[in-house]
Order: sequence, then C-alpha cells, then structure tokens
Amino acid sequence: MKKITLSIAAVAVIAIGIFSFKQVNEKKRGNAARRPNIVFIMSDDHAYQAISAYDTRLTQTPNIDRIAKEGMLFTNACVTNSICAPSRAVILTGKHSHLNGKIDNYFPFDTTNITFPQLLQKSGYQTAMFGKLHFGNNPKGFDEFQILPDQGDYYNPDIITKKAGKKKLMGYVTDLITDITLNWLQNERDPEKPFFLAYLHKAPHREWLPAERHYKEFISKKFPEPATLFDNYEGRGRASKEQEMNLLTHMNWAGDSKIFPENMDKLGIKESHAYDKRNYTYTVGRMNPDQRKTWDETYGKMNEEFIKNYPSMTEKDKMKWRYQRYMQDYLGCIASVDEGVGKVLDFLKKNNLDENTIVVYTSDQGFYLGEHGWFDKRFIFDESFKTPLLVKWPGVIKAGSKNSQMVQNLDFAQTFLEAAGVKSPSDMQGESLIPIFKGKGKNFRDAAYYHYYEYPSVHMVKRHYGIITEKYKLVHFYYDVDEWELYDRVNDKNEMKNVYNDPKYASVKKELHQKLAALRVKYKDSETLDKMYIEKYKELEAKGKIFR
Ligand code: SGN
Ligand code: CA
Repeated sequence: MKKITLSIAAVAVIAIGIFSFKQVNEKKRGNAARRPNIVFIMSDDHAYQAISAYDTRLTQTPNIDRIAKEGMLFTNACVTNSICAPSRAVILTGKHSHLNGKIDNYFPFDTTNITFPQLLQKSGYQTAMFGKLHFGNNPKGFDEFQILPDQGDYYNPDIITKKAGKKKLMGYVTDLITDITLNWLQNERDPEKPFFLAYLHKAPHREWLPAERHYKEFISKKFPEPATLFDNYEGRGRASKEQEMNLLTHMNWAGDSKIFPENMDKLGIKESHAYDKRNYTYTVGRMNPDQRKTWDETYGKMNEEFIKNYPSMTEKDKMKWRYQRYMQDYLGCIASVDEGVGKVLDFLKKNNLDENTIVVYTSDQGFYLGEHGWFDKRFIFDESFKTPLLVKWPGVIKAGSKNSQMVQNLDFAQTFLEAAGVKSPSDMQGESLIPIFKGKGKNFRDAAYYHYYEYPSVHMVKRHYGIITEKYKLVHFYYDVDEWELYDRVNDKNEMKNVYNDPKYASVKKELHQKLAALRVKYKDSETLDKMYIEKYKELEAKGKIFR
C-alpha cells in the first residue's frame, strides 16, 4: 500500500513537473512571439530633401513614404557626428564617438564595445545584417551577415559572407542587397524567434551610379535649384570658406559628373582631384560588356552634348550644369532604394509579419544637395546634421503621425533594447524613443550635442563641436582656427549669418556657452579627449593612412 501511495505521489510530482516545464516554455515562446521584430533600413548619404514624405520638390519615394503614412515622420532627427562609419558606431553602441572611439572613418572600431545586436542575440533574437557597414571588421552579434568590403561597389560588387567568405556578385548593388534580404526573410528566418534585420544600402553614396533602368530615365530630368547654390560664404567663418565640398570646384568631372576621361582631355579640363579619372575607370571597369554598352551609349549622348556646349559655358552655367548632373545620378540611385524598400514592406505584409514588426528607415547622416553650393556632409549645419527618420510600429505608433523632437541616432540602441524587453547597459548615452512612439515624450531633448573630427582629410571640414537647441546653434571650430559661430535657427533658416558677435545675442550666447559646457560634462567629452584624438590622428597621418 505504502509502495502504491509513493508511486502515485511520484507520478503526480513528475506530472506537475512536466506541466510547469511546459508552461514556462510556452510562456517563453509566447513572450518571444510577442516581442517585436525589428527591420532597420539605412541608406548611405540619403538626404531628407530627397524623400517625398519630407519634400516633394526633387523626387518621389512612394515606398519609403509608406513607412510615414503607416507610422511616424520625424522632422528633426539628427546625428552626433555626420560621417559614415562613426554614425554606424554610434548607432550600434548607443555612445557618442569620443567614448566608442570610432571618431572618424580612419580609426578602427574597437570590438570590445558592447553593441545592441549582441544583447538582442543573447536575449533570443535571430539577427542578420546585409549591405554596407564600412567598419573594416565584421559585425559582432549577428547570426548571419553579408557585408560589402569598405565602401563597396555599385556594379558587380564583392561581398563578405559570414558562412562562405568573400564572393563576387553579378548585378547592381541595391538590387543585390534587397535580394539577399528577401531571401533571408523567406528561407532563413526562424519563425520561433523574433528577429532583428539590418538592411543597409550603399546607395546613394558618391559616385552615384544608378541602375541601368534608372539612369536612362533620370539623365534627361531637370530639377529645381536650391536658393543657396551660389553661396559665397560671406558672414561666416573660415570653416565654411575653406571646405572642399563645392560642386563647381571640388566635384570630379569623370568620377562624379561622368565626363569620359578622353573628353576631359579633348576639352582641356583638369582633374579636380588626382583620383578623378582613376575612380571613373575603376567603377565602370567593373561592369560586364552588356552593362558597359548601355552605360557608354546613354552617358555617351550626354558627353556629346557637353562637348558641344562646354566652350561657351560661363562658370555660372557650369555650376548649374553640374548641379543637374549630380541630381540626375543621385536621385537615380534613390529610385532603386525606394523600389527595394517597397519589396521588403510587401514581403512583411504578405507574410503577416507587418503587425508585430518595427520598421525604421533612416540614413547614416544627411547630405548637401547643392545647398551652399555643396555636396557631402560633415558640418553641424542642418542639411548634414539632420537625417531622415521614418518609423512604423502598428498598434504602438499612430499612423500618419509627425514628431519634431530632436531625436538622434544615439537613441536607436536603447529604443530597440526596450522594445525587446532587454535592459540597456547603464553607460549608453541615448534615450529610448518609445515614449515618443506612444505619443508621449513632449520635452524629449532640449539640446543636442555634436562633435565632428575628421580633419585634415577629404573635403577639409574643420574639427568642431557644438550645441543645438530648437532656436539656436553654437559651434566651436577648434583646430587650425579658434572660431565660434552662433546661428539663429528661427530667423535664419539657411544658416547664412554668424551672429556670434552681434550684441543682440549676448545673453543667448552666454546661456548657450554654459549649456554647452554642461553637455560636454554630461556626455564625458573634454578638451583632454579633443587633444588626445588630434595626437592619434597625427600618428595615422604620419603612417600615410589619411586620405585627402
Ligand atoms: C569617399 C568619397 C568622399 C566621402 C568619403 C566618406 N570620395 O572618400 O566624397 O566624403 O568617402 O564618405 S569618393 O570619390 O571616393 O567617393 S562616407 O559616407 O563613407 O563617410
Ligand atoms: Ca554616409
């Protein structure tokens, strides 16, 4: 009898054990199923002026716009350091450049940094990254990745894969990255787990080579000029005057404007930069004979016309011509990005994945599209400091909403970790955007901190740091010069006039100086670090590692 009682008791214990094990497991899975997927889409150098959800003057991006229609459009999203690899490091670590150490495109990324994908992966997320990273090392915390080496190529690019080493792909880079992404979603995604997917375009980075279907379409288009195309930088300091980002004087004729090298010789046009013809020969040299044939035909016609017109063109005509050429190729590149985004959004919808998925579209920074006569980025001024940001998350973000808070790329890590129910490391420096997503977070950030380092280097934008509030921008160019600039963001939207020495702004200036000093302390930046990074940069320069 005793034996029977014992075995009944044992069976009961085991049964309860199995039951609770199953319950815990199901709860785990239930939680996992409820945790949102995250699709992080980022392109390289995509200006908000070239997204129709922000501005319809230049082009149409119906698919990217869908994210804002179904979610939120951020009108004042900005970066902490407007340049490629540093921006990516800020995004992954949730820390400013001076703390994560990737201050410019040259310094190596310190792989002992903890990145949010590592934490997501540890918490049970499936993680994948496809496209441009630009770090010089492979990403940590990814179950799968396929990334372009360095800047990557537009046509028939090489790709570094986690599983099979380096491969050469045939086709157009934006379409290839989209296909790899769709293939992963279709065939490699683990339906048992939530996922984090980084879908990262190279386009529309310089030297702006669109897909065949788009250059044929865009090469005859005309675009409205920005009001400041012929800026002469009066009223501003040496940094604005001494940069090398001018469309007329610093853009390459072959590489950027696609004037064939032999035609440059014929017309007696000198290279703006020693790598001009070489870059062009290299990029089109990657094309296969069919791709090359269509390229030569289409751009050949443009070249013929240019040869006819060039002798009578004034400097002003040349500037206008270069702006049109620039926009044709830049916006042509964006057309493929937009199509790719559409395909990914369609896939999510068709596979019932869109309800529980956060979709983010952003760029690693903003970009000049002829404003102030410039291309490229780097400056604290709006076109490069601000970046596009569109986010949808059905059930959390109200469709068609707009937000004007100064959110930063610094905030992504903590946002994604909170969405996934993972605690953020205490040394991350951003703020989760989730209150904003939920329609709260009114006074999110009253001042943003910015610090750019890469100088002297290509485009010659001097080192500077500064504070940005809703109404003002105070900037210190501290190397090579020692100049302060103050801009009134409300009354001088194009940032044409430095009012630092205008007595009317004396009290504003004083207050901003104090606030900036406090921000430097808050974020643990300092003159000691500024000097240390200058010294380290000089060491790289001495080793011939800096590109001008
Ligand atoms: C290259 C480009 C520059 C660009 C940097 C950094 N020149 O050097 O125009 O500013 O990359 O860009 S190119 O003729 O080689 O294209 S970043 O996006 O990687 O920071
Ligand atoms: Ca970039």
